[in-house]
Amino acid sequence: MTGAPESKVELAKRRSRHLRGTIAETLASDHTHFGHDDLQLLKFHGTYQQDDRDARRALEAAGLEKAYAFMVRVAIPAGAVTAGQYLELDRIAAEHGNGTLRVTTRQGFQFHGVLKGNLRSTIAAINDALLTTISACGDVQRNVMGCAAPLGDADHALVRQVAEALAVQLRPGSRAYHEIWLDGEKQLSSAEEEPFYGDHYLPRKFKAAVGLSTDNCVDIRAHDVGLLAIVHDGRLEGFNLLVGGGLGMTHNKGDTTARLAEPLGFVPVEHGVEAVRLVASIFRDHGNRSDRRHARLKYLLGEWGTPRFREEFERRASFTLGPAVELAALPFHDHLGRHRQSDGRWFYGVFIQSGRIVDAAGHALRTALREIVARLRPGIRLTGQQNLLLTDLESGDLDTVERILTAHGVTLPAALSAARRYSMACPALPTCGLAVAESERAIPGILERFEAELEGLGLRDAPLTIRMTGCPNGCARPYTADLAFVGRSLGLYNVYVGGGLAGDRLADLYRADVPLEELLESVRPLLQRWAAERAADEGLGDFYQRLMGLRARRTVVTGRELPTVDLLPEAVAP
Ligand code: SRM
Ligand code: SF4
Repeated sequence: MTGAPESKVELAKRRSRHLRGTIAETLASDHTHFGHDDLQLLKFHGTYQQDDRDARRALEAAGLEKAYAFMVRVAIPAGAVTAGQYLELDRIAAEHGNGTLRVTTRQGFQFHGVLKGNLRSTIAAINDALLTTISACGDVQRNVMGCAAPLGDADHALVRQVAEALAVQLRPGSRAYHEIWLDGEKQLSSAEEEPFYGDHYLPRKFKAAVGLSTDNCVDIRAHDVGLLAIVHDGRLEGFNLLVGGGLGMTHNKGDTTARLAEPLGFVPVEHGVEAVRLVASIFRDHGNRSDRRHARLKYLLGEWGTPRFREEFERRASFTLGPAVELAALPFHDHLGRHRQSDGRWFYGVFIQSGRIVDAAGHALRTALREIVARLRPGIRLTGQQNLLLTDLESGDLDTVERILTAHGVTLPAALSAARRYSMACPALPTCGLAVAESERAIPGILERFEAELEGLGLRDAPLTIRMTGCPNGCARPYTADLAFVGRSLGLYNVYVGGGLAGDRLADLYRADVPLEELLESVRPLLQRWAAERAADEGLGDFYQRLMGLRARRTVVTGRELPTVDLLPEAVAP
């Protein structure tokens, strides 16, 4: 705690009567949008007020108000939904949204373009499908990530079970959600409504992930807290508890940092959920409530240091924290294409560019998925790379899936270049209120140029993750990628190099203020050297680290503009 006055958002939470505010009144009125306090509260209910940023200038010039619409986010622990739920979400997107569904980088679904008049029916319909939007956003535990692969073994089953238990345990208890969106009976708020969160909830968002030492598809070190299941000789031994990760930072602000979570200790399997709850409680009680820029757990950890944090954790825990298990490397799988489940059935991973399920000219992905799901009724899993898995398929179904995808112009995973397959981009313009540059709309063109270049260099299949964001907040986890473009202002990007698929190292700022059209040129010499000097299977980030002699794994990067890497040193032997 800093002794400084609480931020406005803290006040809004406290006077909200457990997230009620005046949301119900504004919903019932003919106002086109919500006021300050309600805007903050709406996030806890899973929705953001946005406006069409493409239309802003013209509307302003015409003296008209902004074109308001809402983003609605569904929290889906470990990304699992049924065929029926998927079809219902697809219907809601058509009926109430902008006709697209978006798989998020945290295994949720988002709708965009929901008008205020449709907000209530949208959220109610999501609940009717036995899904929820509560705690998808806001100062609470967000959607809990977990490896999505339905391999059917005990480790994967446990990951999902723990992710679901965490989601339930740390879900806000306020009846406000039911009252406002689901015709719940009106109640006066009471202290018992939120036994864990109290009336001021957490100081900021809090993100948890459950991962496996055999597959880091959840990017475990990017979260406030991670439970990394240690699998040894096929046996699950317990969890490494990782704390203090988070990627958001602000350009030119050296006191804002992207940081990878550090191991706090080893937790027996049966105490995994309690461990996360304890970390959240320390954050609740000691996180910064005056400056939201510094309100994430990573800053508390930075201020206290790991020993003090561990001491506080042990003081609260009912069990003893063991020493974290040392891990040499974290493997990574994207789960695309055909894979066998342990019950003999199959799953099929479909690549979704930037997570956007949309019908576009020559690429009717949304229709293709709807047809596959309606016909085969598979289980659905969303991955942390914005992709979608169709599960529990019979072997004969696999050809049907590929036939339907191909007939709708959807490229099959085997035909994707590595650069495209591992790419991610955040929504940015025109929906995101914080975007300063394009991302989702720009990445297809960028990938085309990179694909042509990489093909020419013989690097079409070389491991490479390219990620893009429209601002430095890090929604597509750019700072753990081999190569990332982070929006600086309209048309300009900072280029980061040096992360990798394993997600166990942060990238360096490589070039600053590069125009969109020159992104490829800015890294061409590096790509050429990668082609000429790489060791077998060496990813771009690994190669760069070796080239620069920076083998130490970097775990903190600040928003301050460090000098960028101007010269590439002479060749080094692999
Ligand atoms: Fe994010 C804010 C989209 C994952 C860090 N994020 C936003 C908002 C809500 C903008 C806003 O506050 O007005 C974006 C909505 C855009 C839109 O039009 O939909 C937004 N974030 C997303 C999604 C949809 C990106 C995507 O491509 O999928 C992801 C939703 C995940 C989900 O289902 O919950 C998303 N955001 C992330 C991640 C990655 C992750 O969690 O694995 C990060 C980096 C990790 C972290 O939290 O540190 C991330 N988003 C942020 C931040 C920076 C937070 C910070 O500590 O500084 C903001 C800004 C804020 O909170 O003030 C933000
Ligand atoms: Fe918006 Fe920035 Fe997140 Fe992209 S990274 S969605 S621009 S907040």
